[in-house]
Amino acid sequence: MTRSRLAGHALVEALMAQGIDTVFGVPGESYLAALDGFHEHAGRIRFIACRHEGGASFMADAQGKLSAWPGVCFVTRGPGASNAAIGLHTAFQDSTPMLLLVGQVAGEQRDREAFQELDYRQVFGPGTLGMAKWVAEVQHPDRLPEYVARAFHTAVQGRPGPVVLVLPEDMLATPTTAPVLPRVVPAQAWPAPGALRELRSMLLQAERPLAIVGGSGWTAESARALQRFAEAWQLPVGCGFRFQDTFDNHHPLYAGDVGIGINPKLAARVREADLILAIGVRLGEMTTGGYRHLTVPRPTQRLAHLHAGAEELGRVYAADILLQCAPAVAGQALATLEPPAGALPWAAWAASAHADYEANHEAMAVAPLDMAQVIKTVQRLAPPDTIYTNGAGNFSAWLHRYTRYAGLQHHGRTQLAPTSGAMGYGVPAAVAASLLCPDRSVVNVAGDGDFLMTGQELATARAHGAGTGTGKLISIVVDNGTWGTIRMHQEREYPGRVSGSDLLANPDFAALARAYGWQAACVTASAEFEPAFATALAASGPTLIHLRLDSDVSTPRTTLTALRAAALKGR
Ligand SMILES: Cc1ncc(C[n+]2csc(CCOP(=O)(O)OP(=O)(O)O)c2C)c(N)n1
Repeated sequence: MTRSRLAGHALVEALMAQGIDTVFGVPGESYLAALDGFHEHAGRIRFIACRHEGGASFMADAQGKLSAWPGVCFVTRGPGASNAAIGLHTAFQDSTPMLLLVGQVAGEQRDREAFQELDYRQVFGPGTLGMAKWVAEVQHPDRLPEYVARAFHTAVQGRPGPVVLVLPEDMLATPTTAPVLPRVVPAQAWPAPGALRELRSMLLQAERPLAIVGGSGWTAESARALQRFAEAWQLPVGCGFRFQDTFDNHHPLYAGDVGIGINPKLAARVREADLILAIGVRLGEMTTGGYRHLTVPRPTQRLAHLHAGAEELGRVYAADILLQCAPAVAGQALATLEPPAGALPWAAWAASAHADYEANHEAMAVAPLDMAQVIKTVQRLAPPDTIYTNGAGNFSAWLHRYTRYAGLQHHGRTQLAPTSGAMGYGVPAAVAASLLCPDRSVVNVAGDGDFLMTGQELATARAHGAGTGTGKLISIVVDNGTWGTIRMHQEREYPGRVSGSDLLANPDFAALARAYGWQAACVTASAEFEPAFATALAASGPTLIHLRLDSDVSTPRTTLTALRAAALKGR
């Protein structure tokens, strides 16, 4: 017989039983009994109090990405849950397993629009597709373990994603003797043998095959087997948008990232391929070049799509073959396909794919501050297992283009970046990564607009000692005084008509960081970056490096002036 304790304590025990030792959140009076549970079990589980629920939910997403297990975020009702929505949406679009716990008004007050009351099934529920896989309100304390176990199953099985458990405050404060359930073991889909045989014959008929890999739920073993499969079949491999770390970027079969700012030669190669093998990745708008590299609904290429979620297979594209298979075992499944004896006919195609990738590393020199050189310097000096984080904005184009991410089999995830394109993701993701992996260094690259959406989490980093161990925590803020991405689109569509995209007044980012207890440096020219970054790598605490970039430098390929001129000429 389990001893009687508050349901709030039972909840914390259930989380621990699922292997959770860190929860990110902002406290609220709606879940005091659960906060008391964290106090009860301090030493075995920690509650990281963040400064904004947007930051907390991004941190939980980063936790989910790093561990391939649900990250956990705990927030209060109405206002807290509303603030947390951005992380929930990101976890949904990124297929990140996550559990959002929300305090709720007491059962006896329900449906009166009581203080901060919201109906979360309406707000986040499947009726509003795109926010959560499942939303449930726990009415009875004895059923808490059942709900928690189902939440973990739902978050990790099939296409991973976020789930929401709503917890009325009176329920949390009620005693229960319900025992917690053991850690769930997710079911892993494996393709039918016939489907694998068919896939093999499609490969044998191909002349220009290309694999596009990504998605969440991979294990190191499966990533290693994926590499074996690619090597056995000499397949060129591209990585889906913001899943650039799925396949080792140093590998001679690596073809580059299939996302925003794609190498034009790779985009052409995707179109020219006669067989696309999409493995673990969603064929979303960013990975398909706005559904143009693979035309909808019937691509010109033959298409084999392997994905964990039944609902994802055949959702947009009429593929030639669909294989329901979890990334955790996808590599092993594919590695069972025996390659033909002798050389494969597409060896030259694969070699040129990698040559194109290498050539794309060449950068045009930019003065006085060269972003390509900045990223290359970071890569040269940072340890190989460094975790890179970013939010959304044109600044990320340099990071994505010039960073060579290690494959998942080497260091797990090394890229934490939102496929949802959510600004403000990078700082909290970096803080979370640093707290969860204190031995690894973490480098965040942020835009000036991007940074200030969640920059308050610098305080969370200091409060919990992020970046004070062997691993360093460094945030590089690219300050061009503008919402540069939007300005780029304006210059293309409405040249010369700048509206709403100037930031007008920015803080002194280095002074701001120092106020939070971070070390800081300001860099205005390329030569100053290396010493600043080396100092940050040697520092005993976190460092912010403020880069002042000319606002005209729009992307690694062009300037605002050139975009405006081209748009005006085209009129
Ligand atoms: C939360 C959120 N709000 C708005 C946007 C739309 N948006 C995309 S990029 C961008 C500008 C980014 O500016 P900045 O961080 O300064 O980077 P830059 O593009 O200048 O490099 C905006 C407003 C978004 N993606 N996410």
